[in-house]
Amino acid sequence: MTEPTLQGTVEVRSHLGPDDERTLADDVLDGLTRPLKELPPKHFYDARGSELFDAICELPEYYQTRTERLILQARAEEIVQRTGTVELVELGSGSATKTRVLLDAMAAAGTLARYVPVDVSATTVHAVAELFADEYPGLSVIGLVADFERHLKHLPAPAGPRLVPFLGGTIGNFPPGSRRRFLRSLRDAIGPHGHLLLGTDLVKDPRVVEAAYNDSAGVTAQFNLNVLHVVNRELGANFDVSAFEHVAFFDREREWIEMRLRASEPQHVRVEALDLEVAFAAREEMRTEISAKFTPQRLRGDLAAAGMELVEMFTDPDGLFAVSLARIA
Ligand code: AVJ
Repeated sequence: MTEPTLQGTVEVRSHLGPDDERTLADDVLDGLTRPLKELPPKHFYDARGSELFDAICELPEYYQTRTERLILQARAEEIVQRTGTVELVELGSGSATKTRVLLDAMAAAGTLARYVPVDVSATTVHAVAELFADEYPGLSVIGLVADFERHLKHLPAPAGPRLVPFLGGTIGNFPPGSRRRFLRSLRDAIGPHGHLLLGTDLVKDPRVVEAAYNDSAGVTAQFNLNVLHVVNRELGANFDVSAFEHVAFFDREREWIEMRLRASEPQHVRVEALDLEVAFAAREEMRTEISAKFTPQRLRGDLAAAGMELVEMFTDPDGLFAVSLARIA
């Protein structure tokens, strides 16, 4: 479904159909009827969840956001020069700050031609399209209202060397199999002359990682619990949110953080929209997020499995986080 709206150099196309609304219902039905109950992390981010996530990014324990920002600021110029990037494709609302760092570097190099924001929220796509069209005169913007996990085939053909950032460590939220499948779709999206710019959290002292997900102010706990409010509101469920506790631990074998919600007492939950009843035993845990941490080997392995190769891995002096350039192998 495409409904182009022309506003000067800004064009927005929508690829979301009526079926795309069903993912929360499908995920909840699928996730709550498993032996180890599970809710996928994409449903954290309603208005309140997004606010809480922004608060997490400011926490002293949560080093990821600020470290990635420093790496980007230090390397944007070099990245743009080495790749000859003329076009930035942005997956998910992203943060205007990170986008600006890259667009500024492209503008300074004199190569900035096109910006392609992709997001499921039409409001977000229109907002960032207008924002950057105003800020960078002559910029051509093609916005896609689309789910980047499903609709990357609708991207326009590259206008020249394309850069596709996928930052923030979000790639770590995919379980290993779908991570490689998603990377494969990114490979197709960057094209023969393009690059992927991938942000990944790195394997490190488990105490440092665990502290980032068990902050002393309890913001991550609220963020985790918020997904129950989302299901209550959107699907007419009756989770007693106060009867769940936040759990986050580093799984040393799988090298990922796992977040869970633990029922403090037995609980019966009804999900009206699904006509579904689920029982939680006392201390039963439901998985709400995995956040994989990477070694260079893990990164190379995932990229290779997706038909890409690592060009350069930029890290901070403490080796906390990495921003990596990759291209088609
Ligand atoms: C935005 C997915 C990278 O995995 O660290 C923050 C989300 N979860 N605190 C992450 C999150 C708990 C975050 N990502």
